[in-house]
Amino acid sequence: MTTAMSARSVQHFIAGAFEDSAESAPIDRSAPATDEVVSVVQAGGPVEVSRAVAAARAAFDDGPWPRMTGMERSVLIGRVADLIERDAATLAALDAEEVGKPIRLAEGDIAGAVGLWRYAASLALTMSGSTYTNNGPDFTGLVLREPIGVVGLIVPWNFPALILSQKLPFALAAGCTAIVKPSELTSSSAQHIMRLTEEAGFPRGVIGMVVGDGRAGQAIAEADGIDLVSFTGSTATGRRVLAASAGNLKKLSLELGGNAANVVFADADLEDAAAGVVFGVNFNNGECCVSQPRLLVEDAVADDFVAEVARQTALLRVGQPMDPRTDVGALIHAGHREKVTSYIDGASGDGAAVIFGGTRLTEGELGRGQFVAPTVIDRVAAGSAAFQDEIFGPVLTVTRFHDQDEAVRLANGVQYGLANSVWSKSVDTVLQVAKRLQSGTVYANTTIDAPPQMPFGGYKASGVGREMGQAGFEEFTELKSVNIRTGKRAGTFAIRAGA
Ligand code: TXE
Repeated sequence: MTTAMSARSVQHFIAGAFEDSAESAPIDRSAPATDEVVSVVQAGGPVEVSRAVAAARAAFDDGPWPRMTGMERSVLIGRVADLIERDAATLAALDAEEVGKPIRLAEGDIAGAVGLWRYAASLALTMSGSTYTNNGPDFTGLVLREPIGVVGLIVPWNFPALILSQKLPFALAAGCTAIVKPSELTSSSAQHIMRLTEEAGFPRGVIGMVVGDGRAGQAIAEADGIDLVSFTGSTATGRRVLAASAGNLKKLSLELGGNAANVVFADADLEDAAAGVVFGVNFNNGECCVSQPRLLVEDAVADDFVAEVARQTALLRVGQPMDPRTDVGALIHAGHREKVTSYIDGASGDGAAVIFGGTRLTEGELGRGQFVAPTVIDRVAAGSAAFQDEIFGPVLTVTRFHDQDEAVRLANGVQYGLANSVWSKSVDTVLQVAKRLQSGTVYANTTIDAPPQMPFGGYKASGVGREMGQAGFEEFTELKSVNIRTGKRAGTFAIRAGA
C-alpha cells in the first residue's frame, strides 16, 4: 500500500460545518485498483453522532424545514439535482476510484442520482393524507401525513452516490432532517454532495454527515434522537441494526443482500437473454444487490445458451476503472476478493465445472489491484454454497431446469428475495412466473432496469420496507388520525349507568 500525494481528506458535516473527529484516528482508504491511499476518512463514533443528532433534532423540532411548503422544499431538492448534474464528472471519478467500478458505470450512477433527486423534488409536492366522511353526518376523519422526524441513512460502498440518492432526497421531500453515514470505503462523493446541499442553500442542520466505519453506523442505530433508520448493506449487519434500534423502537427500512436468478425459458429471445445474463452478473463487477449470479436455464436450450454466455463473457474487458473501455473493474478490497475466489475454488466437484475464468488477474498493472476474471461455473447444485450465498462478484453459476415448477422452486430456494428476472416470449409464462417469484422486484425480458417510480425492496432475508417510488417516500412519513365530532356532545359520554 502506498499513499498518493493528493489523498483527499473526508470530514464530518455537523451543524453546517465540516470538521474532524475529536478523538479517533482517521481511516486510510486505498483505491482497490491501485492499492494507493486516495482518501483519509475521519472515524466518527458516538460523540460525533450525538452532536449531529442534536443539530438535526433542533432543525426538525424548531427549524424551518418541516414547516416549509412542499413547493419550497421541492425547489431546494431540485437545485441539488442541477448541481449534481453540473459536477457529474467529478462525482463519477470519485466513485469509480474508490469503488473500483468502471467509469462508464459510475457516470450512469450519477445520471441515476440526478433522476432520483428530480423525482423526489416532485414528490415533495404530493404529500397528502386522506379524509373519511362516511361515518355519519357529525364525524369527519382526517388522516394527516407528517414527516417522521430525524432519520439516519446508512449507505454501503457499491453505489455510494446512487444509494445515498435513493434515500436522502426522499427523506427531505417528506420534511425530515437527516444524518448520512456513507461507507468508510467510499465516502468522498457523499462529502461532495454535502457541499452541494450547502451551495443549494439548505438550512443549517437539516442535513448532516458522520463518516467512519461500523462504530458510527451502530451509534446511529442506537441513537434515541433518531426516529427512523434506512440502512442498505449486508443481511448480517442489518440484523445488528435491527437489534441496536430496539431502545427507542425506531422505524426501520432495511435493504439487505440479494442472490437473484435469471430464469431463461426455451421460448425466450435467446440473443437478448444471453446479453442480459452476462450484463446481470458482471454489472458493477457483480457487486450489486440485484446482481444476477444464478442462471437457471431450461434443459432444451441449455447447452447452446451456456456456450453463448461463456463466449460473451470472454469478450469482457477487465481493466482500470478510469479507462472508458473497461467493462469490469476491481473488487472493493483484498478480503472481498478472497471471499469471491473462495466460492469459485469451492464450487468445483459434485459435477460442477468452471467453464470460463476462475482466477485472480495478476498480469501487468492489474497485479496491484483486486481483479478477478469474470467466471462461469456450469452445473452448480442448488444446495451448494456458490448457489446459496451472495457471492458479490463477477461469478455466474448455471443450473438447468425441466419445467416452470422446477424453475420457480430453484429461483425461490435461497434465503434472499430482492430481485429476479424471467425471460420468455409467452405472456402467460412471464406473468405466471412473476407472480410466483418471492422477490420485491421481478424484471421481465430485461435486467437491472428500474426507473425511480418503481418501489424497491426485499422479501425474506433481503429486508423490510421499500425505497423509491411513492412507497419509498411514504416510508419517511407518519400517519396521524384526527377524529372530529361536530355538534353538541350531550349524552355521548354516558359512562355512568343511567346517567
Ligand atoms: O457491508 P456492511 P460490508 C453485502 C455483500 C458484501 C457483504 C459485506 O455480500 O460482500 O455485504 O459488505 C455500516 N451498525 N452487501 O461488510 O457491513 C458500514 O460502515 C450500523 C450487500 O461492507 O453491511 C456501511 O456504511 N452500520 C449490500 C454499511 O453499514 C454498520 C451492499 C454497509 O456495510 C455496522 C454492501 C453496524 N454495526 C454489501 N457495521 C447491498 N444490499 O447492496 C457496519 N455498518
